[in-house]
Amino acid sequence: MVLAGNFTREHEQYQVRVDDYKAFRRDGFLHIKGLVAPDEVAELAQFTDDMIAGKTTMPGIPAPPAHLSEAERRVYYERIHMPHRALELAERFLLHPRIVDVLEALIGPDVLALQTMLFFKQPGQAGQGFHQDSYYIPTQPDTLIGAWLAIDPADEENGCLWMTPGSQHEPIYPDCDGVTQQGDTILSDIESIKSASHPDVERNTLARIALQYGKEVKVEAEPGDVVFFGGHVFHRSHQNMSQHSRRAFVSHYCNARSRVPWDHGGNRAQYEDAEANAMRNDLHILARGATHLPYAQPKFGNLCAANAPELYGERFDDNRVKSMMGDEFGFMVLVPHEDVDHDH
Ligand SMILES: O=C(O)CCC(=O)C(=O)O
Repeated sequence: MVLAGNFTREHEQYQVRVDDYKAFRRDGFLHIKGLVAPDEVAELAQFTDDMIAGKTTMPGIPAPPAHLSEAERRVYYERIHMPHRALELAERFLLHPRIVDVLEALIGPDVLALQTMLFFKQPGQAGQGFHQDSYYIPTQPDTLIGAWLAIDPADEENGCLWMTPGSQHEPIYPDCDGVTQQGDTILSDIESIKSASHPDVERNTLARIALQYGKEVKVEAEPGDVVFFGGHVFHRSHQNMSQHSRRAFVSHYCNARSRVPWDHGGNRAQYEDAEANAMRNDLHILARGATHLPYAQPKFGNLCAANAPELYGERFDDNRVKSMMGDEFGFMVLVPHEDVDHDH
């Protein structure tokens, strides 16, 4: 058997253990401490400080008006969507090779980078109630995964993530509140819920299903830690009740061989657009591996499979099928399937 260990990488590769892979499958999430170096995260922290202070801006996002007091400026931004399309720094974190190393093992080997969000979550700012990310970002087949990078220490007081272990086995519950764009009321045999993501458990009826588990774990994190979570797992966060910020950079990905009918702000239109064949993969970046489906190049040229296939694309010069497998040392590695003359 040939193991994929001898290819060239420009970064110190993160090797995912088989035990981590199993924990992700068992719990629906995986917390990896110190995955991103402190000096890298510090750059992201500095950028958001400068935004709040009005010293820098993100293209397309207005700066806080000059007349605001410092306290008002601090809560001016809550969450910025898709910063990787406007800012090199955000694209760099979306395609961060050590984050993608983990994704490769959990949902790969072929990884498509779809979405980014920058959470400011300053003192007093709101949390996000129980929800399932695959409801908002459909991928077919559903291979969605989020990677939540802590910029600040996150704890119970300032609104860390809370996960419901085991809930990744649940189906997606459609939201019939008539408010969200994706609301769907035509399904008779699947319980629909109301107001997913609303922090009030009385209004957000997904909470009734989530709280039946009777266990929810808080995921306290240090800057540079990354929490990976599947698209079906019930999760939420609470309001920041502390005097400290709780910033996070969140990215979403899927297997690059899933069809993605989603683009930020436009998935419903694409479903109805026969011309587009309900697929917007061409807008999303191939982070790792290869795919038969379309993909985009990174706008700011950060290295990934799309623009550096010799580093991050196919890693064997043969056409054998490859899968992520466990090796004898307990790590997840990319292995070609042997050409055998017997079948299963
Ligand atoms: O960071 C948070 O407070 C919530 C993040 C979240 O739930 C998500 O990205 O799906």
